[in-house]
Amino acid sequence: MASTNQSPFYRQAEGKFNSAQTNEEKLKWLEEMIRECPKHKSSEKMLANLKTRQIKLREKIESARKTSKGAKRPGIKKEEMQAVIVGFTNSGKSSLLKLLTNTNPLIGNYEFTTKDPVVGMMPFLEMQIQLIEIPAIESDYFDKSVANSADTLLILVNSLDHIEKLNKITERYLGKKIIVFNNFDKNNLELRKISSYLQSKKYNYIIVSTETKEGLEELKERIFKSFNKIRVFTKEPSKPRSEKPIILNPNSTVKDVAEKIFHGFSKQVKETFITGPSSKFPNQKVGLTHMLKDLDVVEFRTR
Ligand SMILES: Nc1nc2c(ncn2[C@@H]2O[C@H](COP(=O)(O)OP(=O)(O)OP(=O)(O)O)[C@@H](O)[C@H]2O)c(=O)[nH]1
Ligand SMILES: [Mg+2]
Repeated sequence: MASTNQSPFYRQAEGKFNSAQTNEEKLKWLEEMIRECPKHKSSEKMLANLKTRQIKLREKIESARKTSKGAKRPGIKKEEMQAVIVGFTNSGKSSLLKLLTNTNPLIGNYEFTTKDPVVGMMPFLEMQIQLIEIPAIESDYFDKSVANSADTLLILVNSLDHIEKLNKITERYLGKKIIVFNNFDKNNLELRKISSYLQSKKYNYIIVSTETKEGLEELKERIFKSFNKIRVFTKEPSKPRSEKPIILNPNSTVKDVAEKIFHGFSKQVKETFITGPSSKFPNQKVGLTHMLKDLDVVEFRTR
């Protein structure tokens, strides 16, 4: 590239470009050269040339990023109940993930801190709910695949205008949506206005604060409710019920529970007794097709 008649700034950038070690660095100096290149007729060709190189470099960087990302992240195993946090940068996604789960994500007061999805497990009433933060929606690292298939999307926002933008982007995603308004520093009057706006729009919303931790317990409950699952406890004769519930879809039957314990178990079941919301009285004897309700206790007898 001829650099005669170019400014000393241009030449300096060109020198750095030539000695740059990585494509990212090259791109940085190439962009500097473009900025410093005079924008008049005689250097039109040269500018066009620089811009072509810029496009090619960007493509190279992007494809390298994609392959390395694929290699580093062999895919996230989806758990039974999965919620994904979506939002703009610095909205507090990592802060929320840290408060709710066992993970310790990087939290930064600069843009685009999170560059890969971060997976955590959120304990809730003896259950484990998978909670994932994905990179900010407006960043180069945003990848819709995880959010697209999540059971629930937590649309994390700090201001009302975030909501419409995020709704648009996530319009076709499959999961239920909960608008989570992370209140950094709004006063009570502002909060009331925000609340009444969200209500008027009939959003499924909740106001929380990653600073004061307000609203987090309720948020956990709302996340669990959003999955529309029922919890069923099992019990062996003359023992207390299991601590951990089995998670099932609504309208699941006694047979479904048995099969979830292990495949083929329903064939070994001789008698079943139910205590709880779906039973008329404690220890009601029921058949395999009996439909269960949330918090039922099921006792199987195999002899
Ligand atoms: N004042 C205040 N600052 C907060 C609150 N929650 C998060 N922050 C700050 O906001 C900045 C960004 O927080 P993160 O949790 O990293 O935000 P993020 O949404 O994960 O951002 P990216 O990963 O860049 O997309 C950090 O400096 C946090 O300390 C809050 O409730 N109040
Ligand atoms: Mg983050």
